[in-house]
Amino acid sequence: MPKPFQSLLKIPPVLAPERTLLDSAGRKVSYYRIRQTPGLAGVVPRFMTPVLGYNGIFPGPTVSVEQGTRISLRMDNLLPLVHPQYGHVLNTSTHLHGSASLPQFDGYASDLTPKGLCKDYEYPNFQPARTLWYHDHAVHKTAWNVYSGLAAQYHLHDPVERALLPQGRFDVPLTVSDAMFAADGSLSFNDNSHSGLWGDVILVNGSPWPVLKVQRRVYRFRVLNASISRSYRFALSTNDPVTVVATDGGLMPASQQVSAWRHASAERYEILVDFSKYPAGTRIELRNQSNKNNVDYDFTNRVMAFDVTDEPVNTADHTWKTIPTVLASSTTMDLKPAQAKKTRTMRVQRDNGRWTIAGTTWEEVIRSKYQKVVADPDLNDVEIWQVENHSGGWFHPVHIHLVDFQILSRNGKPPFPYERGPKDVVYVGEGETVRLLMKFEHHRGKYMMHCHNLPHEDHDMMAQFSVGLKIGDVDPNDPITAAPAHPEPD
Ligand SMILES: [Cu+2]
Repeated sequence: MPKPFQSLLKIPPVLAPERTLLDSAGRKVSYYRIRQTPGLAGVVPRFMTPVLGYNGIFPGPTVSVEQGTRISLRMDNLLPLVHPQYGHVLNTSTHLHGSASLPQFDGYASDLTPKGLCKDYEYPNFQPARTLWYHDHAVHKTAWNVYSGLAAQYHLHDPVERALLPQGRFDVPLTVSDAMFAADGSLSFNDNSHSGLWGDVILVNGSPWPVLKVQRRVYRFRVLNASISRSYRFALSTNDPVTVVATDGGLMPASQQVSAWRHASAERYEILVDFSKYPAGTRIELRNQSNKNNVDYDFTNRVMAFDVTDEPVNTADHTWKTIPTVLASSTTMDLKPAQAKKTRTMRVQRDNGRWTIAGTTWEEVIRSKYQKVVADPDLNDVEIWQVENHSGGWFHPVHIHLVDFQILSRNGKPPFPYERGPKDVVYVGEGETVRLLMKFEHHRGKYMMHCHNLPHEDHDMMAQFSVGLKIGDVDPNDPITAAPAHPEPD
């Protein structure tokens, strides 16, 4: 069993493109390639843990791209035919979470790449700067595949964010997950009859409770909860506030000081922490105060530690001491409820032993030959979606693909200060009702919405909606047939 604060935080490598070319319209396209392969990770002392990784590592390599550069990513499935521990067939589908990608490049759960084939994903990168992540989305197997290691961050930069916030080594990805280990160091999987998996070891960037040595300056942390079920309530051990500057869809209109925040699977919060006020030698912990309906163990209240050093600070970099208050407006946060053409109500609930969303399951979508939709807005329609969780026993992080949304209210009250920015996942807690405002823009086609507690998603809390399609329309962006997996060209 690993112990807290014994290893240093590792920063995943940034993936280099194989080449960057101009397309026929003179736009930059960067070509990337990732091989999904088995690998070994050193997590538990004296053992190696088998993982499935993008390029064999967990978390996978970070993709870092400037707004306006398109990406073509070749994803090779070089995994074993069946999962070495869990026994299911390792077909994969890759979702870039936070990107308005065309449906055929969105990691549609049933758009599978079998062993030995590859798929070329296209990512437009026209949206405002944000922290995205790519992870497996294979139908009914997402929890196992993400838990095994198929997850990584993806950073979209733009000039606004470049000017305002710390960059380079002071812009730090923190991918938080939890795991449980067998006596031989392998990952155990127990999802408690599909309710959720709660590990007793907290990993940050794949290391248990790591330590980061920090200068006495402002740092930016891109906090991603990549746990398959656990939600966190993060706080500093000093009880000092952190400054939240960005949510899932990028910069907020105004930064928010919070002393703790609730953070479910797949949500991203970018925070600033000013270490300049602490003397060198101080240790500050990032803690987890937890939330209802998680299972906690001895050390799951700790996450990582920051050790303040006396390494000289470059004060010519203005971000060393800047905590901006006004950040950036966005089309999502400028939307007004009066623009909504429709309000739809959707429930998340357990029904006949299955998790359901908006009254359906993905099995029903499959049975309809992928025709069944729970909403059908026209292109550029604005709608309000009211998501209701009447249960006291479960929380559900609900993710809507394609869109960024604004949280209008939570139980009739304003959203929490830290979620007053563009979002694509919303924590729908016990007995909570949230109202979301969004515009269905950029692409026509079919997109998923689902719970991001991954055992819930797999069993079978996932539905789809269509944008700008009417029943019987030919869909040129059919998510399964428009850009299928293919053999590697010679
Ligand atoms: Cu759920």
